[in-house]
Amino acid sequence: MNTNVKSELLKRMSAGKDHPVSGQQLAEEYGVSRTAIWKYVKELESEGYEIGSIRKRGYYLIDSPDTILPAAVQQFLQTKQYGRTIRHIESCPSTQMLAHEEAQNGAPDGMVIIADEQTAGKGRLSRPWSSAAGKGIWMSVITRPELTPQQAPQMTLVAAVAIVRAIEELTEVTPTIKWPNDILAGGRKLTGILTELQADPDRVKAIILGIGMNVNQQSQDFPEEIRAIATSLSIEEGQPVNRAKLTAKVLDYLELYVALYVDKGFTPIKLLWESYADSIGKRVRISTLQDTYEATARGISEDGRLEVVLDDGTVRGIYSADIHII
Ligand code: BTX
Repeated sequence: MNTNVKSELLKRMSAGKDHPVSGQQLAEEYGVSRTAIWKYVKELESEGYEIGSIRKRGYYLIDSPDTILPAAVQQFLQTKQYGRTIRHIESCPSTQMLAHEEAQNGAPDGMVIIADEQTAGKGRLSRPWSSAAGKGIWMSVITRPELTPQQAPQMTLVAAVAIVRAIEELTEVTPTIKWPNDILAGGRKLTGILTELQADPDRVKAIILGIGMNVNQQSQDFPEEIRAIATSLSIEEGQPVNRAKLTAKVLDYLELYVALYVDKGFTPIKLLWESYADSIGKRVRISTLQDTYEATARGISEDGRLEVVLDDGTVRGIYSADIHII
């Protein structure tokens, strides 16, 4: 199946009844048969799209389902590489596992594995990630930036900034970032990021960005134990949000900001990140595997550590911990 032609068909059909897409013209442009175009129309109908046709003029879109199938996402993409190869799965334990396999088998930079449902979605430290069917964006993006393994942890912060920008652009929600990997709205968790690495000692082979975004859940869609701490875009916005459009926007910004990080270093990302962070200048409780203590958050360092000032004035840089604003 050629998702290029299919996503182009979808994109053009969105112009509405007054601008129908000529099957003949699209077939000629892409060097495929008219029957092939007709098959894509039938395929889209079977995926839930409602398509109208006007004799001798062409097809137009009446209504779209909320799907995250490759063509649905790709019709909105403005990237060069990211999201140009998408593997969509209805249900899987975790897209991270599949992404690791794909990366090992030579997946291209920017390949996306996206699922409608995860049955064993994972967070950091093997914590579970609730991934309700058809309600969120559960995806792993395989990236191959020219970075050293030491520069890899900052990719979490790059992804966080990309996600916040995408949400801001498409919704009225104003998210904040909680170091290192949570995106919050109204103090509740909207999105989590899990960054995993495949590397030689001196070279990154792949960084797999696991992104879990709560989009169209209502409160009852979350397991009881996280209902008080989790939220979704549609809860915050008061109406459903188009998952395909949002997925594409996240990929647009991700490609942009990863390139910015590789070309210009971490400073521009750091400034953006700090502008969205909720903890800077605040008193925080820091829990690591070893201990728990309090300090004041100051900012992030060039290598992505959270800098905190202890009560005796010493500055400490933290790589990995859970932070609570107090
Ligand atoms: P984290 O360790 O920061 O967050 C996990 C914690 O967040 C859980 O212990 C729970 O308290 C809470 N939580 C679980 N599910 C949700 C949810 N849907 N919304 C809000 N809070 C929740 C965050 O780890 C990293 C999450 C990455 C998820 C993506 S989805 C695609 C990819 N595949 C996969 O298995 N993981 C990543």
